[in-house]
Amino acid sequence: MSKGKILLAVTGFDPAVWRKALEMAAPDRTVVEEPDGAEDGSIDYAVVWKQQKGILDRLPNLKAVFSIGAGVDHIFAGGDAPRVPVVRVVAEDLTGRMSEYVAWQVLDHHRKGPLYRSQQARKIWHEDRFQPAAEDVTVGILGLGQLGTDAARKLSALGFRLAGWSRSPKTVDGVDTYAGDAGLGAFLAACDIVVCLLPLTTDTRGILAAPLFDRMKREGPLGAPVLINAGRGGLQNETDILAALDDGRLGAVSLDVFETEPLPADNPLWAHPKVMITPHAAATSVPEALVPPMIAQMDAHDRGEPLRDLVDPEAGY
Ligand code: NDP
Ligand code: OXD
Repeated sequence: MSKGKILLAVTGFDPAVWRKALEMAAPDRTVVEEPDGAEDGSIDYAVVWKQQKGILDRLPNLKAVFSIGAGVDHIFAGGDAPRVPVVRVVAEDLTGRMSEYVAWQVLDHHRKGPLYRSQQARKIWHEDRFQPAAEDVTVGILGLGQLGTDAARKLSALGFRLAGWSRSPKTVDGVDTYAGDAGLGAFLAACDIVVCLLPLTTDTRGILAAPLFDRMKREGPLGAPVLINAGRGGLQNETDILAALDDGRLGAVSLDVFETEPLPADNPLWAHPKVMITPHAAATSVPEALVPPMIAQMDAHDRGEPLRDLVDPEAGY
């Protein structure tokens, strides 16, 4: 029996490379980029990133939606909740990339990257002899999930003290864990560097704002707390970030994600000396790594096996 079709609906990624990877991994399935007509019963899986509004409603026999990223806020945006299970990316390749980004940014702030780059630009040879040891610096991860736990493990191997915050209580070796609203204050008071790897949900939207910055640790080996956000731009209030940088509540920030992407040319974050910007590049989705396991899941599901890495539609992640 021939297998059902796959709808590929990706905005902001090159569909041609995803199509090629899908066709290579699933030569027995047809990949289409548009449903055939107002209702298309021949499609049974959708592979999406920021799919066009309403497109999934035109697929009466859809069995599951696969996000090409770990985050799924792009699928639920605009109240467009699919009525079938949503599978997100949980993959060593993506996780490893994110941990590289986190380690890079943490080490850059810890080892005074911004200072030495500015000295180099002015040809200044000056060693700042106050260099704390990693064991004197606490890195806190907001969001102790797939990505946060791996980043914590790798930073711990570098010698940093680790803290983590999640919705439900967790035990992670070598990490001081905090949970829920009740645990947030104590978590923030313990951290010199805060890394945000939260999903964007109704509960987390706008969390990186003045009320949180007001609760961050004031005294610490880095002088002022550092914020690194690679979760989602909707988690942060950029006006509040700029104000906190200017009055010293934040010492520096690294941002990979923004309220508006691409970051508009007139956004003051671009030119701020205490801001490091990357263009939503912390952990890119690589089709060659992510598509084969997606197809394996589709095949297994067709044989009656349960789907893995499912999103909880109530929680939104
Ligand atoms: P997971 O679902 O594995 O982990 C999410 C973590 O956040 C969990 O620990 C969860 O708590 C916690 N969390 C969720 N809501 C709350 C809340 N209200 N209060 C406290 N903690 C909360 O996700 P991943 O680690 O795989 O990915 C995290 C995010 O990273 C993605 O959603 C995406 O937005 C972003 N991302 C960004 C990329 C980039 O290139 N910039 C690339 C990939 C992902 P609990 O454990 O209790 O459920
Ligand atoms: C993701 C992303 O969620 O790339 O995977 O942002």
